[in-house]
Amino acid sequence: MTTIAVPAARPQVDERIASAVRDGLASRPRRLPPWLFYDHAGSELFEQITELPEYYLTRTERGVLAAHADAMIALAAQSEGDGRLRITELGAGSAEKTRLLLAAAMRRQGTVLYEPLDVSPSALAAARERIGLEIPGVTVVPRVMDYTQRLDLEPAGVGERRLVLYIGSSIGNFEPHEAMRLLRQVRAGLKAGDGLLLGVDLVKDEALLLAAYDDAAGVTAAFNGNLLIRLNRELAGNFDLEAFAHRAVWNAAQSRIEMHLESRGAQRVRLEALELEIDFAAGETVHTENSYKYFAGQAEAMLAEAGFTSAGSWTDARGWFAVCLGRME
Ligand code: AVI
Repeated sequence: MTTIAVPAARPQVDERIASAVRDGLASRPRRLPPWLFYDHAGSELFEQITELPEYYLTRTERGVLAAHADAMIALAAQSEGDGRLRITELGAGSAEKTRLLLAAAMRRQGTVLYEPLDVSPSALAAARERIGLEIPGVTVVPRVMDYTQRLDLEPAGVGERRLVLYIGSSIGNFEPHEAMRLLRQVRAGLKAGDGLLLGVDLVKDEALLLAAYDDAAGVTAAFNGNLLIRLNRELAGNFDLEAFAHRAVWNAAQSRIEMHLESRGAQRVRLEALELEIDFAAGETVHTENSYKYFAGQAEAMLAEAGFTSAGSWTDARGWFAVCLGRME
């Protein structure tokens, strides 16, 4: 009798993930890109993070938007024509804070066209359902797009201005040169009179920053560790979650919170789908995220460097978070 060896079933490998993981784990220090966090479980964990007592960002930005949404919309719409706004959002997220801006635009113009852009069709479908249900006057036109690669916007209508939203301090997860490239890319897709509303987290007390990225309930640790679960599932890996610790570090020189996964001991990990074996030394880290924190006035300077004119800037009473409006002249 002939015995045929059947190879073990391997998950289908996404090439973008494979090459990011291959390159990142081969580099020293080892690193993985933060976009890998956002599989289904990671996106849910991020939603939980936004509600944590330590994670002041979402709550603080929501407060700034709640207090100033009408002023932001009025300034963005200001024009010689009828000044109708079309609102385009980079990254649909939960669209929870966006609602405040859409409601303000509704008060001003009665109806609103809202274009959320995201790589995830399911995130867009959820945003469409939520917004459509909650603010019936808003027409939601979702577009599946990786805006970090290319921003392909259809021109706004005659007499219409586009207001692009990039809130939540998502810009802080990019390296400064990448952030500038992204802002310039947005600018290239806009015309005179259009605007960009940018939300940025500001530098503050180190203990507050660290707590926001290392919460008592361990949700951020689970968010960081979920990356290894993802690699186990999608690349047939054998990472032992218990063998890695979550680390959050404030890097004052770079003005950023860093997240790492630290190997608790010497160990070998195999990623079957990449035919890759990695030897970790005790204490060796994988750098998984940077979250840049900005000084007052820095977001306005970045907008100016990218070619926008600063049209307004709002912050909370404690100066923890800023929302800035840049306009195309
Ligand atoms: C999505 N982004 C703005 C979050 C941040 O604060 O940098 C991601 C995050 N990482 C850990 N907690 C939240």
